[in-house]
Amino acid sequence: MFADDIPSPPNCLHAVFVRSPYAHARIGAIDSAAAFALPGVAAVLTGHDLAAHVSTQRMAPAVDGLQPMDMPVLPLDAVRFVGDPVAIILAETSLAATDAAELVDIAWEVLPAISSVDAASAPQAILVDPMVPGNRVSFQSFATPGLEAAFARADRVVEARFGQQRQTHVPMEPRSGLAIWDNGRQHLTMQFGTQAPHPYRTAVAARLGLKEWQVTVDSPEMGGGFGQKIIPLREDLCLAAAARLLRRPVRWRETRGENLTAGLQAREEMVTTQAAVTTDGRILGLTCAIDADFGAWSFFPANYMARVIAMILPGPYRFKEYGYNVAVWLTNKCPSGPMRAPMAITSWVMDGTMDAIAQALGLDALEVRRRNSLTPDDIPWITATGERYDSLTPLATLEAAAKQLGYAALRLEQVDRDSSERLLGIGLCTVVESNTYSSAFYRDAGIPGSGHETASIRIEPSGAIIASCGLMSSGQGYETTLAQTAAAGLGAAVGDIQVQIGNSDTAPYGMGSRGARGASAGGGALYMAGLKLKAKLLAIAAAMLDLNSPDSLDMREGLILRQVAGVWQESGLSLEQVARTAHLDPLRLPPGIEPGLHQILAYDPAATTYTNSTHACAVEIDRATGAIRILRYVAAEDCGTRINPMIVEGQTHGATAMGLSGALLEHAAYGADGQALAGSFMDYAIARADDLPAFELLHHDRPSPSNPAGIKGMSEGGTMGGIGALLNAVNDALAQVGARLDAQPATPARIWAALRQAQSAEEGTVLRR
Ligand code: MCN
Repeated sequence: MFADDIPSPPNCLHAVFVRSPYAHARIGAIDSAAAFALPGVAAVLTGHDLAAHVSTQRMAPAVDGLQPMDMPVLPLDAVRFVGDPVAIILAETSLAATDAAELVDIAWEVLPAISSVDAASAPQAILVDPMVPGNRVSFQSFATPGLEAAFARADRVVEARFGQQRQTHVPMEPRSGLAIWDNGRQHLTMQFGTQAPHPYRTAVAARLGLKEWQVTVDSPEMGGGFGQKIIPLREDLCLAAAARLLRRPVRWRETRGENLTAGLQAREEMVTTQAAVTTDGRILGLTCAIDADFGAWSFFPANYMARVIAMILPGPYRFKEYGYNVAVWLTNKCPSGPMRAPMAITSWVMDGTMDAIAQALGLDALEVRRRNSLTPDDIPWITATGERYDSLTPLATLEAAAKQLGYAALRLEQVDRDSSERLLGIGLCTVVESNTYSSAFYRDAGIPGSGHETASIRIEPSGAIIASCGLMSSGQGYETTLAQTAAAGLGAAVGDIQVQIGNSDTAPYGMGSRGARGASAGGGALYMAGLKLKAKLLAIAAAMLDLNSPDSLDMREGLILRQVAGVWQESGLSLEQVARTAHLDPLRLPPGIEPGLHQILAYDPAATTYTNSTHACAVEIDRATGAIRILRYVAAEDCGTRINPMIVEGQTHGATAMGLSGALLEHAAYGADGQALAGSFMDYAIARADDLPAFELLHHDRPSPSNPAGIKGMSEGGTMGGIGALLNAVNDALAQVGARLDAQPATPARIWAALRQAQSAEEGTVLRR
């Protein structure tokens, strides 16, 4: 039941947005008379109509180097990208609303547009936001004290460049939903897919001037969110305000074209690294410079995503001297937001730098990694940026993946084979995936929220168990895995537990699903809540069995067991009997035990969790066409305790597919005039099953000592590893003929162009000789 499957309530209006066809333009008079005159049109609302009903968002967290930005619910005087919404049409049918949208006449004054970081950073560049001088919305810099000395000591400095193109989330169901205003109760219900129902509700209530108890967020199934469905975006707020103003339910179905061009986008980053190395390939120090193209508006603090890349870049390697400069620029493009693995480029940058070092020094790529990798003796490890790894195993996953791929044999084959038609490339990428971000991380990044998650387990008199927390699934299978963690803590049968999530009225306030925190923070909280509730159940059971203490009791699969002479035996009591007593027979409870069985527990992980994996692949490149074929693909991962091995594998498949799809094909392209060029799947290519390899997965689980159940998050690492392994393999193949791809996507056309360029350079050299 996705949002658009929900039947319309009586009297429901349909919304369609009028959007800017220009990258940058002043909004003159808006003439909606013709639109309004169309049969079935109930209202046409502009930014000025809504400004009094939805407050302006001010993005100004106290973060060094971050410029404040304001954003009204709809632009008042100027649009900033193609697809920027300017008005909302409300009509009896979506067709009438669509027709009416075309009749709204706007006196545009087209302005010059900024379509790249180069244009944004040029002297005298026009401003995307008048509040942001020089279009640089964020700048952050960091260096360890010994960095300069490390470079002075180095035998060589190796530089490498990495570019990533704009992409977008592509959920199966675009953003869609219903806003229902109950005027009698003065209550708003938002049936929008959201990964984080409570923060969503807090934001809706704040922007509309309502109390949180006046807003219920009831998220339907999402068909994918991938980070696009966390906070309420402007369309959701317009619907809420329109429903309240018109006192009628309002629904909206985003089109695929709108989702591709005006949902949220991500990933457009240029990174340059310089590595100070010894002749045997050891890194003494590293610098990185990141320029991120953020787009036109700030839905999230602009420093946040690029900063994560810089924060975790050292990844699995041992060097301690490190520095970065991170600049984030405004352009006239769709605004950026988190997208599964906002730090997706990181592992390609770090492991691509490893390959650049190996190439510059004539060393083997695997050997350079081994020499720099953290070993078991190094753990626990504090990185140059102060991050703590409590249980990483990067060398183990590297060796496991290389072995499974047959690295040594492939290297021999590479030398022996006839490469005149097809080039063989081998790619390695070890990922250190930051996940389950801590409260300190959120504070420092300026993101409203924290790292904690709240769990609730309620056992009813019949023994029925309801588990809940603030997460909402966009496809992670929480109904299964959260039931498993609650069951593990409680000692109940998984099948006796129902997971109820997504409704802000019934679930406890939590931070939601993002940053791969579901398993460790949500699962961890439910596990701990289960343990606490079990202690209460056993205390009651002890009283029912006339025992002085519950020490010899345990509950497994919902049966109370008793240890007699070292052997566990059935006690004759079950969860159902204890639950009935707890609720309905309080006179039998031991002293100090309250009636009822409801445990609420908040778990705030002390530090950000780190997980590692190594992705490895072999590719073949057709020299005549530039076509890539992935011959083998291996991923070895350590995500601590796996709650559900099948779901972990599914998440690895999905995340890796997303990384590969982005690295091979996807591009939310813009013209030099800022025009959006990828408005349908004809232009925005995503990988299909036959573009992707079969994944060979290996597991190397080392439970996290910091998590109550040993769990580490894992669902974004595949995206990071997919990009890195693929691009490193492509460049490994291309290096044999002196070519290189500094930027994604690795489409056949771009590979072919790189091959041609290398060939022309070679021919030029021969001619000159
Ligand atoms: N899991 C497990 N054992 C572990 C780690 C994870 O069994 N040691 C299970 C978890 O219980 C959960 C799943 O694997 O069911 C993913 O867990 P985790 O890595 O904690 O990630 P989250 O639950 O926080 O999910 C969020 C993450 C993000 S950030 C995005 S974006 C994302 C994603 O996961 N969007 C998705 N996966 C997605 N999958 C689908 N199908 N659709 C999306 O929109």
